[in-house]
Amino acid sequence: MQGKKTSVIRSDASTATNVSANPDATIGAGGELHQLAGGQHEALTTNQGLPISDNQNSLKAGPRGPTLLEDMILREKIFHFDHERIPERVVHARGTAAHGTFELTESLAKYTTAKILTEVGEKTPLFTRISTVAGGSGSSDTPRDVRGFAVKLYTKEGNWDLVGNNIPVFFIQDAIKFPDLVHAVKMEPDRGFPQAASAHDTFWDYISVTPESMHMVMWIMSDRTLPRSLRMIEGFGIHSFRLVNAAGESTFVKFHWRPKLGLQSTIWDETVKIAGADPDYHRRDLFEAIESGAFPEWDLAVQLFTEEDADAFPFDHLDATKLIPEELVPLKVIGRMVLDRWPDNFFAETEQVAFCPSHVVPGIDFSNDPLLQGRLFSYLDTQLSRLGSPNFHQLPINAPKCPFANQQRDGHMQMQPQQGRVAFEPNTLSADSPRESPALGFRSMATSESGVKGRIRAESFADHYSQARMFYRSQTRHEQAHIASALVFELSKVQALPVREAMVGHLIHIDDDLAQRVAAGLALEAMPSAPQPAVAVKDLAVSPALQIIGKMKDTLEGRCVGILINDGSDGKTIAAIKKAVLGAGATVKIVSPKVGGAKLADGSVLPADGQLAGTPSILFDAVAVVLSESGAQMLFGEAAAIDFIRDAFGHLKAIAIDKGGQALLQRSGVVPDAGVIDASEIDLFIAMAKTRQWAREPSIRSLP
Ligand code: HDE
Repeated sequence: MQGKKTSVIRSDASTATNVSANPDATIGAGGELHQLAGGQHEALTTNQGLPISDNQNSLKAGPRGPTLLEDMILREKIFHFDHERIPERVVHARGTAAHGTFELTESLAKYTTAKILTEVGEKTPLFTRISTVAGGSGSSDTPRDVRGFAVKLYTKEGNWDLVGNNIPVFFIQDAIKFPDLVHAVKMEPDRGFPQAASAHDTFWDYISVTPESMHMVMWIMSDRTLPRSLRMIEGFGIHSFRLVNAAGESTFVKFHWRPKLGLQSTIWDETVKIAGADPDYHRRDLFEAIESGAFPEWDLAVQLFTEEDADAFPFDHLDATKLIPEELVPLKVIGRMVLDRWPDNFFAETEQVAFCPSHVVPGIDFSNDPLLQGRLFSYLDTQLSRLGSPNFHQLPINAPKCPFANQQRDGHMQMQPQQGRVAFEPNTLSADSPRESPALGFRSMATSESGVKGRIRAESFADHYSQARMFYRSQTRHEQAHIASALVFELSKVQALPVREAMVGHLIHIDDDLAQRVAAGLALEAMPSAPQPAVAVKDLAVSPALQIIGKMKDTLEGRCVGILINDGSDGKTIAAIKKAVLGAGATVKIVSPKVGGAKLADGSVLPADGQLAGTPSILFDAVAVVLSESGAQMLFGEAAAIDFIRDAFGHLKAIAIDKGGQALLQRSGVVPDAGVIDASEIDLFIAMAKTRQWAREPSIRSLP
């Protein structure tokens, strides 16, 4: 404080006067003064520990003179600032993460030696990062995109990274194709747009000549890529891995994360509007859930199968464009993940976390999936360019929580105080340096491999359409309609007509009706011809487990209901709705034309959680409109109020209305249906709010 009092020469003379006059004040960001809370503050220092006397003014030759190069405090501060950013991830740049634990509920001791999969009740700390793929780190949370689902489990035997997606299959069969796929989907290199969108020529051009991507295309055109919340997505390890037991026997395994809140998606028009209303929609949702103690949860389930089982499948499980239907190999739930702690610092943890599919523990091994094999190389490599040092594993978020020791030395940013004379193994000079341990150490499964060396692909990878057909035909008719309209939307953004036609040609192999719908939606003059498939397309048994609607839980838990109010609204109606919604495990947000709230009929003031203009109904799962007659009339000329109702209706949400709400509904031109409920019928409203009003859709949107 002494320093501030005496440093009377400030760039802004008026604040200088104030600072001198009030020694307990500091200059705020806008130059205004805020009172500091009492208490002792530790001294601000440089990175070398040098206390800093003045953090507002650089060292100058006279009050209006030049800044001096000698000012090492300024130089250190700006130097560090200039280097604050690190390269964002090549893909999956936009991500959100949280800490949590995994608890095993069922032992897999018969299949593996991995302690994390055999010690029932053991709680393993973990860090989970969920991401979009195509957009940059500052892009919005809700493009149509696959979600990365990466879990770092800090086990007693080392870190196990299960780096998957929210879709169980992938675009390509071989890692060598990945750079092309990513270049095609990212913004076009000459023009630098579109950001975080697959709806453009280069993406669909690549897809149209990559028939192996057709199964994945069905998934990304479905509402799976439009999650309602990160708490409501599934996660998949995608590739087959191996579990290896004490006898050295191996069983194949696929990993699945199943959300406790069930699957739920938004619909396209809603998603597009969410990107404007709240670009951080998913990150905020996860943050608020964890902060409020509503910890997101997933079951971990496995599909276990032998080599012989695999030989009988009508597809090759080593091909990452194929899934194993649950009806063929049922899921076995073995544990539970809970995310219960938000990171202390986004950069240190969410940004610097480095996942590698090659991080496994003894008892878990890789399969020969050629996509997985490529990933085993790629992730370690990318960490070097992103984090800049082979010592990235020493960052707290990446370091194992079990002891780790070896003879690797030095390198950029070495943070371990490595000691002793011996930096090699084996040795005889040191009695206590780390040694290899045949009993505990990781062993690769002793498979025998042979073959002709060559750039070859297995014949068993040749069927590109049968599972795409299975996926499409397994959907409800609402979901099929959404897939068709997504294809029409995306291909309508493609300027090259031959690309549109080629895509419709592929769809003929998937489902003739789908091809017809998309061709009509694009107004193609004639049905294009279908390419010659490498092998005949099969009619596989449908798998209802692939639906979203079939997997939505009959619950309002974890959802959010918005109540639109204005001056004169009835407090009792609002309170009754709120009570019922909270009782159903959901949250409530009050929306009013002014953030300070509204004066209710009884004279009390109810503060708002959001101002109407910035809090559209798009952000809620269901809405209630509780208005007095005059309160409704005041909103007749407010587009935001009219849109509140129209969007809720258009996005198939349940709407509760009282008399005033009814007046606004009429004004907005909405013709009520069974999903518009009188506010007094609260139980009915809660029941309807649990799902979308699917029956309404044909009346408000022409679907192909
Ligand atoms: Fe990735 N992927 N990937 N990927 N991937 C990366 O690693 C790569 C693939 C996935 O939250 C990168 O640290 C190749 C499939 C997730 O930090 C990079 C291939 C699946 C994340 C990379 C694939 C994924 C990544 C970019 C083809 C689902 C984010 C930055 C062989 C199973 C992890 C980084 C996080 C990230 C390469 C294919 C999932 C460049 C070469 C298939 C969830 O290493």
